[in-house]
Amino acid sequence: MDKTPENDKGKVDENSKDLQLEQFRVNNDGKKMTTNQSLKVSNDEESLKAGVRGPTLMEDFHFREKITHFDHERIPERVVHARGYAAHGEFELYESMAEYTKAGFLQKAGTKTPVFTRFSNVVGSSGSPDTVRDVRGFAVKFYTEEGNYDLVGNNIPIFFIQDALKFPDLIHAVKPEPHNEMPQAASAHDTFWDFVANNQESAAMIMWHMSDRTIPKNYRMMEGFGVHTFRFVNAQGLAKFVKFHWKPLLGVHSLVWDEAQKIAGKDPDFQRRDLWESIEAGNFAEYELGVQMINEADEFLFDFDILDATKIWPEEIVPVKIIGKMTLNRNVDNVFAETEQVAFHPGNLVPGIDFTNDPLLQGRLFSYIDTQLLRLGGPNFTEIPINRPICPFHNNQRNGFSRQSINVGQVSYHKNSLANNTPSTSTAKEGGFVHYAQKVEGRVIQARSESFKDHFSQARLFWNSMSPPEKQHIINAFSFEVGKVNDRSVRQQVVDMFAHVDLEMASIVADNIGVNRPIGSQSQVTASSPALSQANTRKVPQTLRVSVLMGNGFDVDEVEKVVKMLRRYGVQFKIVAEKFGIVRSKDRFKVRVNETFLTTDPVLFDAIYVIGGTAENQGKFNSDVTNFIDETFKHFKPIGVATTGVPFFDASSAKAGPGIIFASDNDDFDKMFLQAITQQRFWDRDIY
Ligand code: HDE
Repeated sequence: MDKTPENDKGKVDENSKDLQLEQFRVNNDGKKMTTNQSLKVSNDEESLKAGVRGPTLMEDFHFREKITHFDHERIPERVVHARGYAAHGEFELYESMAEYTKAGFLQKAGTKTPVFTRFSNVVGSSGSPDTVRDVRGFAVKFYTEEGNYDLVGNNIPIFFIQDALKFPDLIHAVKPEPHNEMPQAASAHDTFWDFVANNQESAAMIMWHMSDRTIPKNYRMMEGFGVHTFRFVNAQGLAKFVKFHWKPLLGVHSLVWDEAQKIAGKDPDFQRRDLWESIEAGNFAEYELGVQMINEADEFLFDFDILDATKIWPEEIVPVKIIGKMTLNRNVDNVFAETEQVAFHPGNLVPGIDFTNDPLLQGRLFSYIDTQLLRLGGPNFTEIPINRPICPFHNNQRNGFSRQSINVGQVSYHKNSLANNTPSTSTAKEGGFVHYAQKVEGRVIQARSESFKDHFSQARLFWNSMSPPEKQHIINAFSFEVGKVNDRSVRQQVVDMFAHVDLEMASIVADNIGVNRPIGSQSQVTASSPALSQANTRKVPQTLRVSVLMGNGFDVDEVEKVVKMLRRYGVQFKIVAEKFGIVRSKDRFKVRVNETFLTTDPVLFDAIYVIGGTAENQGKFNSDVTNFIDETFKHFKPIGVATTGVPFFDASSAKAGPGIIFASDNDDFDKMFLQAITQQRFWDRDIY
């Protein structure tokens, strides 16, 4: 039986979901093996045969059950967002939002609500690498006292299209091309860019897509956005338009493209591993929830339509109010049972939060349940443990594949007298959901509002908001992506389209990809939004990773001081050496090795500390260490050089300059190195 607020604890708290899941956990440790009928199994290695060399017999029910179950293990992967990873946690409200919404979990400061959050890539199939260029999904299920509330967002605040009717076209264009099923998990191909050039509402989103936002360093360092305009409705029935933001406490940080591509091979699980290991180590992922609100009366005050999901509300115009914090603090027990079977739906609401007429949102309200009916095998997926609300549900829906509930009683219809007309409906006062009574008028028509037709002003706003290195990354990304397009006319169309954003940018791309420079005019927008640039993000050293490259003969006092400093600030480090085992200092002090040059790679770290030393195969050791230095230098990351590390640095092709800190004659080395680690990237490095 469910331990629910109604029948057990009387109140939801941050542990309520965990308690509910506990009833479904199965632990095999120390148990005897049985069939699914609970019959003890005597042999799980040889099937039943007619003679030791004879054919297997049909009557071997254990064989049949085991193989049949195996044959049916797979379910369809999500048609989009198939590659993903999730964790449990809690959301704590900082201050009451009662003035704006009657949502129960947003009433009292300090209220904690259990959550389950799944991050994902949009395009790749479930086995594709994590670090490809793609939008990331950011879906949060709040298990509230009033039922499940899902905020199913992305790490980018806008979208490619304005009307959900176009979603299958967008996805067909970006997925591997149907005739040869290539490329996997990539937008760098003809059909995607053909779609872009012929559907110019995608312009602003493409600017974000070409930016560093689509190669996030990890899930802990990216923002999340509800994207659509929703409504807050308070107890008096007054409504405001609202947009949701998740802001990571570690700031927003990205990979560089060369690094992202290499990580895809060195560790395809890079981002899921980061989340899993961070949570296991107690470095919980934390994000503050912010809301932007606009009064209903101000709906038409802006130079964009607030219902258009290809537009942001610039934070400098509509400030983000921070209202609480989500902490992801517990890994799943079983990825299939939880991460794969979780079913998000933007239509899962609680009283106090409602929809708007955003046509992209309206289409999603149909799609999610529809896809889950297929993926999870029928209408009873809300009974799967991860999807169950923590408060009980009662209605007259019955039967269907794999029904778990045993609904007792004679009556399964409304209205009735035999069961006293129960389950009965609730008034708004009793917590019943009442749709917001918005005024609707107009003629039935298949058309798009004129106010949705400016596709380039905000694309230009985004470009204006980027720092010089970010602009260069966007140019590089366009040159790579469109450079992969075979059809010359598509290349030309893309360049012509983005001339409307910035003529110079489009001309540089045109030169890089061998098409004519565009002629045309760029948007005249001069405004910028500093909040959009990652140059302005928060930078902290906590949880960053440093590889310490060591051989024998290091100076223990020097190294100890640095390591202590790193530890004090929560920087993680791994000792990387020629072989597993130990390395010894000059005076025989021992250090245990965590990784070798074979098992790890510079792209998997945020910084390196070059200590150097002696090794059995000195030539190989020297070249491994210089390779680490070269790669780290090229990726703009900090390099700390111990006194014993100087010859290795000199042998590399790296040059002294920003973010390269030497220990020789430098009493402040530890502090300066920590500062450099915190800074993370040094874009003004002379690379070539
Ligand atoms: Fe989704 N989307 N989407 N989407 N979406 C799905 O639902 C869809 C859109 C988002 O971790 C599917 O259960 C349509 C915007 C996330 O399980 C499907 C449209 C945003 C996830 C679907 C959109 C999202 C999905 C596939 C056009 C950001 C993964 C599997 C209007 C606000 C959730 C599933 C998870 C998943 C439909 C556009 C976010 C097919 C029709 C905009 C994070 O129902």
